[in-house]
Amino acid sequence: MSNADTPAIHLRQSGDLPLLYIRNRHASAVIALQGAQVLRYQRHDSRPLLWLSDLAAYQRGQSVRGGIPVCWPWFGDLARNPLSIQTQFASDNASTHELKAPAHGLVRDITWLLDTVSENTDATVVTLRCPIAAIGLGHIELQLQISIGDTLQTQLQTSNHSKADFVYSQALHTYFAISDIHTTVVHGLENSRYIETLENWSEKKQDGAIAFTGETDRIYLDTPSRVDIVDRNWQRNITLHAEGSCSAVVWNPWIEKSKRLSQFDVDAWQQMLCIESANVMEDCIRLAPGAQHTLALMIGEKPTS
Ligand code: TA6
Repeated sequence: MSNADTPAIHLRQSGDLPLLYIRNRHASAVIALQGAQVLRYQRHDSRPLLWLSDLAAYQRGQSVRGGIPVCWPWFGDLARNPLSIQTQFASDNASTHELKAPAHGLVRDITWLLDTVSENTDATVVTLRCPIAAIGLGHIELQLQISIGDTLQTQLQTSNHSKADFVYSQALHTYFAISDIHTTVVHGLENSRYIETLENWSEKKQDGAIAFTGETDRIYLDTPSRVDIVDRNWQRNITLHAEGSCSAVVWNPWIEKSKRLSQFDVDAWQQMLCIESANVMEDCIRLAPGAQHTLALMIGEKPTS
């Protein structure tokens, strides 16, 4: 095995944040322990798969813009979540007082614990565990398993060790690197119902493939397991296979919203696209005592003919 193929794992500091650098014969990747956030993934025979902001800030307590932020135990604005989730955390709020309701939940800006690292010929597999007792959810267990191979695989596992149902929404908020949003299309969500968050959260139905001509922020419901991003200029087809996920959020901020985003270059909207594998709104998860749920996402890529 040449040096280039010899698996290597290093923990290095970048700004405030400890980052795990992984390299093996298939790919290289970088994972921030804060938020268990995959920041980079690139196969040796391809371009970067994930978009990471040129203005990314590596500061404690602030999610890095790009890669795969983990949104849990709610997606987006808590006040837009189902009432069962709002009241659950409102009641927790009463018990924990200091529980705030930041966008996209409570775990993307806290440091997760590195549980295991294993290597085989197919992949390097890292498991991280979220110390959620610290945020008043002691009877819930949250783990993320990340597999770095010729595909990028992430499995977000929630276990309910409490004596009551636990209701939550979630998303793997993946930022993809693309050549140009104007010539990129998304297949797989044809005929799916979606919530158009930019038109008063009205419900619509997807007609054909998704092309982009302006700010796009849609929550697709009851979605199929496979979605494809076809990047014409880079001649790359990125395939998302999601299991345990019934929703998909499709987001591009376009021009005006880009100006309001942190860690975001004003022109960056042209080279990024979020397809977020999720369980949100009516697809949120109600986990019975003793039960476990896994949101599993496999991302692969191949050249388009
Ligand atoms: O997933 C889409 C979205 O909810 C957008 O509305 C936008 O707010 C994006 O997430 C990024 O959110 P953030 O809190 O990371 O800036």
